[in-house]
Amino acid sequence: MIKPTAKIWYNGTFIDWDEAKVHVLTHALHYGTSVFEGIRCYDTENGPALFRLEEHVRRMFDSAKIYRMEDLGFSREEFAQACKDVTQVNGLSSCYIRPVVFRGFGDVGVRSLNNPIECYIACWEWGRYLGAEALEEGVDVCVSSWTRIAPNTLPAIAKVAANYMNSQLILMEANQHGYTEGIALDAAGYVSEGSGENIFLIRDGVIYTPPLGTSVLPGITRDSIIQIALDLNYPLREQAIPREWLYIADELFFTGTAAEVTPIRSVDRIKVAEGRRGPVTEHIQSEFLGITSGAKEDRYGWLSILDARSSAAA
Ligand code: PPE
Repeated sequence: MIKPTAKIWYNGTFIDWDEAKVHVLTHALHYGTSVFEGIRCYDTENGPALFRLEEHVRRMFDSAKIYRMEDLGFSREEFAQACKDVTQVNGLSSCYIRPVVFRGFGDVGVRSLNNPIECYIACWEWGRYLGAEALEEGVDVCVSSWTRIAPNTLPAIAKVAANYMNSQLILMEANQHGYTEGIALDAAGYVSEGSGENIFLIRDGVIYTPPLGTSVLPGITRDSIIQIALDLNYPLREQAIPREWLYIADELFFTGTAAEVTPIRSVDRIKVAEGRRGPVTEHIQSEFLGITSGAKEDRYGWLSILDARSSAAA
């Protein structure tokens, strides 16, 4: 269970954690009309810093636009500032930030556009997503019997609540069978992604990841890892990955805001190589964690450091 913080940002003001409530006829509750983000704030040596804030806010506005939620009442800049402010107001130096924008209470029915758009940003302390040891030891996963949402059904590029019903089926099944996570195949049968992570595969020194056309979320960690891998001179290919490649890969890992860079040590009880974190994964992971911790230079400009002024709005 998450530990409540003092304040939640709501449509431009701060309200108490316990006041952040919605009506039971909220449109999003009935029809999934909600777009959201997940952003990490890292406690770096230069102070608390939000990781790739602008890219997360941009993706949220993109998700909203896809669902015709065009006027949120705030600019991207204002929204990004609010993410910083809510972190600062709550006095957290490392946390997970959850902006959520949804159709609220008004009309009931599939027709959504009459309902007001409500914007909230909460944050809380959040540890390792796939378990404390996962970053070093790796996780055991399965291929899901559930197919990832198909193109032209629900848009995978949008990070919306409705897509997570598919994710929940994948994760519930995996957990029920004793796995930490499930990997979904896309409608054509190629590897897509985990319920809440993108996936990377390494074979013979080449790094592979499924392209956006295979129903994956355009993960911001995925993008960061691609940039790091290219800079480290690893050959990298975005291409369709057949299921059985998972079994004969040299290395596999997940990426995500929550999961960061998490090695996969087995798939369907078949060991990935030696069944532990491989050297390429370790190399890329240590670069990533080095940047997010502030130990390595922020050479891509990915960190938005909180400054004293950003709490002025409070
Ligand atoms: N695919 C899915 C389906 C997904 O949900 C995420 C994030 C990713 C890929 C990776 O995207 P990015 O965070 O931009 O690198 N999943 C969120 C899940 C957390 C949750 O349980 O909620 C996250 O990592 O924040």
